[in-house]
Parts: sequence; C-alpha cells; structure tokens
Amino acid sequence: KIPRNPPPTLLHPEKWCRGFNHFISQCLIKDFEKRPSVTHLLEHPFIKQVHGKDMSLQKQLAELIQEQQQLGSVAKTRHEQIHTRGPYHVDRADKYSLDDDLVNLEVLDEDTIIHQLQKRYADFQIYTYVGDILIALNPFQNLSIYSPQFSKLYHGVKRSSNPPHIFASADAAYQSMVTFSKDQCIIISGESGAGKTESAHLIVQHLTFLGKANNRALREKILQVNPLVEAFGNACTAINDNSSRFGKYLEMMFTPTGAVMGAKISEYLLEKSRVIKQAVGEKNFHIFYYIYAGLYHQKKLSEYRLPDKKPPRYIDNETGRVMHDIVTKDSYGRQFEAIQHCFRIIGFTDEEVYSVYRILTGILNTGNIEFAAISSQHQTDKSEVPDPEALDNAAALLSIGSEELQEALTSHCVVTRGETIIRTNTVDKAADVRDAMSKALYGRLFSWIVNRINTLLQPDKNICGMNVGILDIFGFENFARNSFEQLCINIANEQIQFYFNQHIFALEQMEYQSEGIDAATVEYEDNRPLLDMFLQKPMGLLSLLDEESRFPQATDLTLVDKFEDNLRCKYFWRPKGVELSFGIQHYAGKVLYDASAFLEKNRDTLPADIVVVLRTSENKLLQQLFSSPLTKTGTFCTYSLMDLLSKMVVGQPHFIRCIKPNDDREALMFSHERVLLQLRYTGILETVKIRQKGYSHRILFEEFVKRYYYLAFKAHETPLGSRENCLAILEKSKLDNWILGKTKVFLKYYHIEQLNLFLREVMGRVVVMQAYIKGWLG
Ligand code: AD9
Ligand code: MG
Repeated sequence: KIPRNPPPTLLHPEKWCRGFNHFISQCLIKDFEKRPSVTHLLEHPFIKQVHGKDMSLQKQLAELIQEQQQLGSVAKTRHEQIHTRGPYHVDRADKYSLDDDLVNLEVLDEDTIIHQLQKRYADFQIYTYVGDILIALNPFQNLSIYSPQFSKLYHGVKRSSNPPHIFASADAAYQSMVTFSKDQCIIISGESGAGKTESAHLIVQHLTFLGKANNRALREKILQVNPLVEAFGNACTAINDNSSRFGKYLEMMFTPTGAVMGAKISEYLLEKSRVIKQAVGEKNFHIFYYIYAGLYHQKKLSEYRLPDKKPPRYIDNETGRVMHDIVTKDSYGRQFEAIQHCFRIIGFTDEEVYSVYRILTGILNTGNIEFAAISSQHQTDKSEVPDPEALDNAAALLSIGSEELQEALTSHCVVTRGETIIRTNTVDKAADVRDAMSKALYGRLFSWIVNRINTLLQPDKNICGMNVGILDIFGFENFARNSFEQLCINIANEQIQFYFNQHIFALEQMEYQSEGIDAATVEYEDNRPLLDMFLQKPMGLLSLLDEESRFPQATDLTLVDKFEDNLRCKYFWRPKGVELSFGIQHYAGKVLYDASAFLEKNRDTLPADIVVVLRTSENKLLQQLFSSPLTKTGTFCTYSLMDLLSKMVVGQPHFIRCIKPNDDREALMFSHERVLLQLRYTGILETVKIRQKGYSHRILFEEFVKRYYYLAFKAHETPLGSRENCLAILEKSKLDNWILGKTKVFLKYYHIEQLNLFLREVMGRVVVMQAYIKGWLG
C-alpha cells in the first residue's frame, strides 16, 4: 500500500521509513545496493510502470546519488582534483599520517608535543588534531589551502583521508548536525592575534559551501556578514591590526536536509571607549577611517561637514599619520567601497545606509566640539562652546537643534522634591558628556546594525531548522597598560577556558564515576576559584565594582582598597608604591591593571538631557536608537557571556584552539617559549592525555539505539533502547575499545566518525529512495 499523502519535504530517513511503505522501500533499497546506478534504478519495473520519464526526478536522484558515492569511494581520485601543489600538497590519499593527531604520540610530554608542532609548522602544516579538537597555529601568511577545491576535498570524507584542516572541523560539525538533527557550536579560543577571527571566517566559508542552498543570494549575504560587522567592531591594537573589540556568536541556520536558510549574530560587549580615545599606537574602529577616506576620495567630505586638511580628533591621535595614510594609500577608500557593497548585498536600504553615514560623521564632528570656562562673579563652573562650527556640524548631521545640543552638553537638570533645577557643567564635565554621547551613539548604532542584519537574514519561520553557532570573541590581552576593557576581555576568556575545562575534563570524569567506568583520571588546572573571585555574589570583584559604582563619593582609589580588603586570595595582589594598580593571576598569565576611570567606565552613564535631545532628531534611525528606555544597572560584562555560554550548552560543542607562534607576526617563526606557554595554560598536554585514555562521547543507551539502530536492525523495526541492543549494534559495526556503562555507551572520539560514515552510507540510500518515491507519488 502506498500512502496517499507523501511528506511535503524530505524527511529524516528514520521518520520517513517508519511512516512509509516498507515493502517498496526495502525492495528498491535492496536493488539499489546491488547496482548503485541511477539509470538502473529508473529502469526498475515499479518506477517505470508508474512514472514514465520524469527528467527532473532523474536529475534530483542523480544529485543525491552522486553525493552518496562521494562518501565512500572517491578518496582515491581526490588528489588528482587538486591542482595546487602548495604547501598542503595531498599525495597520500586515504593514507593516515600518524603525526596528524597528538593522541597518537607514544611518548607524551611537553617536549615531544612542542617538537611535533614545530616540525609541522616548518612544513606549513599549521593544523594538528588532539582527537576531536583542532589546534591551529597562526601562519602569518596566506596559504593556498582555502580554495573551493579544498572545500570539496574535505567534504564528507573520513578525517584521515586528508591532512588536518579547519574545513574538516567545520565539516564534522555540519555532518553531526545533519545526521542527528542537533544544534552544534564551534568554540574558537586563543589569545589576541592567534587567529580566531580568521578561523571563524573560514568556517563560515566552508559551511556556506556545505549548505549549498539553491539560493545564491542568501549565500552571498551570509558571506558579507562578517566583513560588515567587523568593519564596525574591529580595530588596530598594539597586538593585532584587525583585533576584535567585541564578542560575536554567529549562528548559521539550516533546513532539516542541511541547506543553509539564514543566519543570526549575537554581539557581546563592544569596547565603546575606543570611539573617544585610543592608546598610543592603536586606532579607532576601522569604519571611521574607511568612511573618512572614502568621502575624501569621493570628494564628499564637505557634504558631511568634515575638514579635508586634518582628520577629526577621534581618529587622529598621532597627528598627521592618518592623513598621510589616507592620501598616499587608497586601501581605506577601497574598504569603504567594500562596506557599501556589503550593505547593499545584505539588503540595507539606501536611506538606512545614508542615516548610518550621517550618524558616523555626526560622531566625528561631536568629537571636535571644544569647551571653555566662563567665569562670572557667581559661577565658576560654567562652560560654553567658544567655536560653534563643530557643534553646528554635529547637530546638522544628527538632525537636531544646535542650541539644544549645546544646552544638553553644558548643563543638566536635577529633580529635587518635585522641582526641576538646571545646573551648569564644568568644562571637564561637558567634555565627559560629549564623549558619553559619542559612545552611546556608536554602541547603539552597532547594535542596530546587528539587529538589522538578523532581520534581513531571518529564516522562514515555518521551517523548523537547526544551526551551527560559531563563537569568536576578543582574545586574552596583556598590554603595557591594562584598563577596565582588558579586565572585561580577560574575564570573558577566563569563562571560555572554564567552559572548555567543563566539557573536556570535569563532565567526562564525573560520568566515569557515576557509570562505574574505570578510566584513568587526568589532573587539570581548574580555574573555578578564579572565576568565583570575579563572579561570586556579593563579594566577587564584579559585585564589589558595582557596589562601589553606586556610591557618589567613591573614587578609583577607594575601589582598589575595597578589592584589597575583600578579595583575599592568591590570585589578587596589590603592588607596592602604585596606588591605582592591582594584579590578577589569570589562567593565561599575570596581568597588572590600572584602575583609573574604572568607576566611570563601569557606570557608563548617559545623561537624560542628551537622550531627550537625541529623541527629537529628524533622522528616523537615530530616533529609533534612543526610543528604548535606558535600563542598564550594574556591570555590563558579567552576565551576557554566561547567557551565551548557556545557549551553547544545548548544542554539541566543537573546540578550536588557536596558537600564536610568535609575537612579531612573522611567518615561519616558531617561538618555543611562547608556544610552550600557550600549550601550558590551555592544558594541551592534559587534553591529549584525556583524549588518549578517555571516552569523549557518552551516549545514553536509548539515544544510541535511536541513532544507530539502522546499522543492525531493519528499517521498520523499533528496537528497545537496551544494553543488549547497543551491544548488537556495536558488534555489527566492528568497532573496538568501547565500553558499556550502566546507562551509557562510552566511545572514543574516532568511533563517532566511523559510526556516522557507516550510518550516512546506509541512510543516504534511504534518502535516495525517498526522493524517488516522493516524486513517483507526486
Ligand atoms: V583578537 O583576540 O580578535 O585581537 P584573533 O581574532 O585571534 O585576535 P585574527 O584572526 O585577527 O586573530 O588573526 C590575526 C592575523 O593573523 C590576521 O589578520 C592574519 O594576518 C593572520 N592570520 C590568522 N590566521 C590566518 C590564516 N589561517 N591564514 C593566514 C592568518 N593568516
Ligand atoms: Mg578576532
């Protein structure tokens, strides 16, 4: 009997088989297994009789089957497809190099590991596995290993067929998502300049390749997301010319059959203070240079009321250099064109983009507003704007009244006992208000762009899809001078390290105990006490900071005193002789912080008077940015990362650990000392040990049978999730080294790949049949 209502889209083969005619599918599958050819299948009496000659069906089938065949047999011919004999020449189709995975090392110590990595690095092999974890050494040069041919090479094949590669890790996440209909997340960690953001781009590139939607426009859009948000959120620092100044979680959404259907970004903790001031040798966010140079070359600076001799103060902290760069090199100008292109491709309207430019140039003009003191007999704390040019320009670009803006900058309202009193601002206070306004404008503009992208890339709500999320945050930083921003950044990294430890060590070893499994325990450096010192309530560092921020009389000095009195642990110390400084022993090393302006930065206040004025703007976008109430209370860096992490916990995590081989950004330079340090603090040696001895995958019997019953049972059967049935499947798949616990199957990281490939082969056939029969019925 053939069901009358075939499923509207391709279903997961398992679901499909259960609701479908067993006899027909089994017949066709059997036949197909004997002779896996489309032509032959189309010749099948069943099909011929009912279907005749449907070319579109034939095409669909051919595609599915081709994909099928790629799974197993093509590895041998693969290296012929690759014409580039670059550093990554592939001359070992299907031959496994023992060096590829540190887990294969027989002698396990730091020296051996580092020697191995160094040898590989010298041979341009920047990637190395530790079981299912990928180590990526920054090559500091462009390698020709990321072309579409490489994407093809790494698509859906056994991991050992090719040298380690970031595409293989992206592929593993994708395959795992498709096979089990389960969300995945890829967590990229490493210190500043180690290569996280580049890695994130490469993953998006490969996932877009894999999720080959028919929808080319969507693919193009997704590829523009990173460049666009990074123009606004990245900047040149002393460590990295393209340093991420915010945390980014990019979710790529896929249909149940694995076609990409949308994307969503979550932003975390943009370093807004960079808008108003940058350390020596550092720069503002890229976009400001792009727009200034772009307008300069397009001769449009006057339209946006910007001077053409001297760049605005916010982007010119080393007088002269920026202008020199802009005039002599055209790269900023070209970047501006690239950004305009991104906006257009993603779908921003011209009006929106124009508003964005006006706000950006409005901010640049705002930075040029200067104040002078007015002294009169009665008041000495009054300020004015002696030269109204910048003020008028800023007001014009932001579409607000110039007088109202001046008023809001130089005075503020205080409400006492129901009465509103206007107080004047000193010169310093007025400058603070000006800068607070610039920061707020930029921060909100950034969030708006992110939200707008999310709306434009939103998938069809009717399709219940799944996603792969990619976490790329700012890496651990230790500068000559470290401020509030570095503290926030380093705490975030501390949390990522904790998350890694939880997944790799803590959860795993807890399960051995509860399931009565005898697997050797591995000691690791737990940073929990340190995280507690930061996050505990009410006595953790961040709580103390919030508490102190609420006292109007508090100063940065009282804050450090408070830390010293309350944080009595070995991770915190206060150096003698420097009042405002304190030190923290982070997982990644000692950092000395300078607490100047901590309170002010944490308060991050924006006077209501400014909000009132900005709300009167005739620029619709600007109105919208300030329409929501200001609800910030307390430290802004504490909880949102926890939110992010808890969101990820539901997905299956995949880890990529980026390592910076030297501090000079030199290609091929391998600093033994620097690499060793990173291997130590990320716990690589321990990770290798646990991957060697442990079982990285623990699956409940029931879940295991549900996932893999195909391998030992008939499609229409519904075996119980029992220990015996797990055993049957495991034996049938001819794996060894697994263990059965009380309620779970314990597998090595490599088992999963073997099982999945096996399963995909079997299920792939079912998908083919399904497409076939669906067309036949349709
Ligand atoms: V930060 O914490 O955001 O300051 P990241 O993100 O870890 O840092 P990023 O990806 O920006 O570092 O890499 C720094 C630079 O290293 C890049 O600008 C590239 O010049 C270089 N890099 C990193 N990875 C690669 C790569 N796979 N191929 C070529 C690379 N160059
Ligand atoms: Mg980055």
